[in-house]
Amino acid sequence: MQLLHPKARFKPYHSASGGWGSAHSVMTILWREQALARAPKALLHQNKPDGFACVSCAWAKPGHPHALEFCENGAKATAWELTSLRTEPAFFTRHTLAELRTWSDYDLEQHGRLTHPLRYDPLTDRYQATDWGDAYREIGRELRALQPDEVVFYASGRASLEASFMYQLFARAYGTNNLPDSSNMCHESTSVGLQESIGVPVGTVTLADFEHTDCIFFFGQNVGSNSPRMLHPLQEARKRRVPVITFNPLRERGLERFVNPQSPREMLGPSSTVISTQYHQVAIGGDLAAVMGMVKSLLAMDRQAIADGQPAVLDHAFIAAHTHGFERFVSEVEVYPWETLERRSGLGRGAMEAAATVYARSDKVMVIYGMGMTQHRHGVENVQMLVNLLLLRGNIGKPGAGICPVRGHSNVQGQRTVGITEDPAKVPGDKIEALFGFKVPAKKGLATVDTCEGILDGSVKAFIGLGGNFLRAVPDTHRMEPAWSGLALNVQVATKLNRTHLFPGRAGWLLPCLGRIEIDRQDGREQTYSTEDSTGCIRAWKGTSEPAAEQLRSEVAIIAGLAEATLEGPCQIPWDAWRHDYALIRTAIGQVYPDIFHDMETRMWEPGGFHRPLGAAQREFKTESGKAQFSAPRKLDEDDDVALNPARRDVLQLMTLRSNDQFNTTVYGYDDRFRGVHGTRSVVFLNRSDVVRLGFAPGDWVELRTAIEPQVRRQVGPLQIIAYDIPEGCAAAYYPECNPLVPLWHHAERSKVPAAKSIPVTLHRSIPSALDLEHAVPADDQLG
Ligand SMILES: Nc1nc2c(c(=O)[nH]1)N[C@H]1C(S)=C(S)[C@@H](COP(=O)(O)OP(=O)(O)OC[C@H]3O[C@@H](n4cnc5c(=O)[nH]c(N)nc54)[C@H](O)[C@@H]3O)O[C@H]1N2
Ligand SMILES: Nc1nc2c(c(=O)[nH]1)N[C@H]1C(S)=C(S)[C@@H](COP(=O)(O)OP(=O)(O)OC[C@H]3O[C@@H](n4cnc5c(=O)[nH]c(N)nc54)[C@H](O)[C@@H]3O)O[C@H]1N2
Ligand SMILES: [Mo]
Repeated sequence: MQLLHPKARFKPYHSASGGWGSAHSVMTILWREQALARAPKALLHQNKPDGFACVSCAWAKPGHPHALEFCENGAKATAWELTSLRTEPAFFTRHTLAELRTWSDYDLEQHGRLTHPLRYDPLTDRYQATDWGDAYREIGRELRALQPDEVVFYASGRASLEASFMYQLFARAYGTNNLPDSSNMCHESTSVGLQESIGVPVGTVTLADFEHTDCIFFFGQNVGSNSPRMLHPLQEARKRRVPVITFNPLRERGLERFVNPQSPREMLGPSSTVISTQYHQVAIGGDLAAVMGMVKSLLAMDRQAIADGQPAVLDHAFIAAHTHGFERFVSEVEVYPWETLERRSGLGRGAMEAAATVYARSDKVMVIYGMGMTQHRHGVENVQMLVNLLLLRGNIGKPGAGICPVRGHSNVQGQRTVGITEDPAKVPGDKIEALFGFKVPAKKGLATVDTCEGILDGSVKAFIGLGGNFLRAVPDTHRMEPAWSGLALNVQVATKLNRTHLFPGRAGWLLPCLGRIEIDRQDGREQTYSTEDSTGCIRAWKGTSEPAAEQLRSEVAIIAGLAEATLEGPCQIPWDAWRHDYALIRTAIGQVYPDIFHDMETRMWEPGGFHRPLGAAQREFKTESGKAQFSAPRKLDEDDDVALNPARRDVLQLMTLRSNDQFNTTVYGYDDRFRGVHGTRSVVFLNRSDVVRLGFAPGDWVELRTAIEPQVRRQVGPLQIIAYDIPEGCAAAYYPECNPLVPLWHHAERSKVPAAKSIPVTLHRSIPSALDLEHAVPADDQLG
């Protein structure tokens, strides 16, 4: 069932990001979602003080917004939520779950917003409409019959600070710290790495820093597709001639050129802004070596400068006053010869030296990074290596400088701040006990990978999902799906139907909620909510569109309903009062986290909101040594699982990534405009010489197989080969289709983030089906 699947083609994209292509793409999606009635009006309120926070990425919103403060992909996310299409109970009388499991991700969400609470009926294999009271009662009864440790409370990262705070309290009052969240698959490497290195789990850069910086580094982040609003401050920086140095295996369009779609002059004229002044196509997983090369070069420059009686290159005063472990770090870096660094990074010594030279000349440097760093076996070490680089010249804790992890979901950073974590040591248990009269369970809970292991071994029996598409987002799809069906209880709070909902287990519930763009009325009073963005900025918002259906409940109301029905005995948590007045929840947040959230009710409405205090930004490093920590990786191998065997030249490193037409597992369409792919996602990008060397031709159909743990067959395909500008030995294909290739245990060692950017794979010839052939890229598209 393909609702809208244009003809496939591959045509390299030579225009800038943004521009008319972006404007056209916005109109297409509004039309496709039949959202022309509601979306344009809503877009005027997007990211504005009188409106709602974009439901797409977590990038900071300026305090003084532009007339239109949204990007192409933010507009798509809005249209997706404000669609006039509805997945009503009648839809489920027409389709069994067995049938729906054969549908694509795109088709499942394409029927629009869920409208009624639904209960799974195993006899007919269908969801049936139910009412909220029954749903709460039944779920409460089921939860009371289970042991708290058998239940998992997942959060995807969109829910507001208010809903997230209530959710973690619900889980803990029920008796468990099993609070996995999407960060466990995303920036957990950041939370672990930065905490250890600089004493905060989040980045130190704010929007204001873009105005002061004089050099920007980009590692493994695709700004043009995944945080396009950042292109505006970047463009401003480029106008000041600030160099931008990018490390990425792919030449991502948004990192090359940008036309501001909101500037008539740029839209009508020939100009576009060059974003990256240096572009280094590092090998997948080669960043540790690449940064090591830069460090090596800086150390050499420093020695030379001192010998020549010139000012030192490193900031020795900063290093002495504020850091720990420098000498050891230097001795560990010096052991690697250039030859090793070149081989591992896939870059020439000259490239690393060129990047180091610009770094050395700049006084205020910021490093921006994303999933290309965190989703590796050495994800934590990658993050810490970026900190090492910054520390060498005191680039932490001064205006215009710092570390900038670009978070994913729009409130994923905030949900952590208000207690969504499996680690009870990270929540103020004493305050919670004093206020709410229960003890936070002492036992550490399950994060995402642990949850999957628990589902596989049967120790996890129930799953509550506050948004997200867990089963589709996690690794090892083909092992996880059958195990998931064994769950005793599966409750999903969601806005649209997705694949996770199609494996309901013994008792399954699908609870439809309001989206953030919608007006949330409780007792007739419009409620406001708050979020924290990627720069630690906390702000207030409110929905502006009428709800998609009368039966929808807010996430706050659903959590309150579930908690009241589940928790037995006297409870000091005022669920009902909170549901009726969200300001009371904020008061409680302020009591539990006074340092961050004092006077929240007023401060969150100030233009641009308020920033959470971050010691590292003031050079107060709350680390073990009390100083910022240098740390060298134990070794440079990207992947301990794969003993590097030069004889096995058939193994490629695969990264799974996002197209320009998706939000995580939500597939808006089949185009990846910036990469030149149209009408299909069934492709694998390979270097032309690898294609030839392995005995294939562009356009051939192949299956990908995971090259580790051969006793377990993990394969995906058929995919069509696209010859692409990607380093030799590397491959790229789309997430979530390729998740069956990621072994669950193949994760970052210290953060357990699945290593979705470095999966060793082999290629095998495969026979496409008639449907595949219908959506095949024509052979002519790849000639020469
Ligand atoms: N429109 C849209 N916006 C989104 C999302 C979305 O799906 N769609 N998702 C949201 C979420 S949850 C997140 S986490 C972010 C994700 O945003 P990103 O962090 O940009 O994540 P990916 O798209 O996975 O792409 C990672 C980039 O890393 C590069 N890369 C891969 N491996 C390596 C490597 O070894 N080294 C280096 N240097 N680079 C590498 C890839 O080529 C790619 O450009 O975006 C958020 N925003
Ligand atoms: N192979 C591979 N795997 C990956 C990644 C990768 O790069 N490669 N990236 C990882 C990353 S960075 C992340 S963050 C995860 C994402 O994992 P998740 O956060 O679990 O997945 P999403 O696709 O964002 O979830 C989409 C669903 O959320 C629901 N939803 C949308 N809006 C709302 C709302 O307002 N409220 C509620 N309650 N529900 C809502 C809708 O039903 C929609 O179908 O995937 C990870 N998995
Ligand atoms: Mo993410």
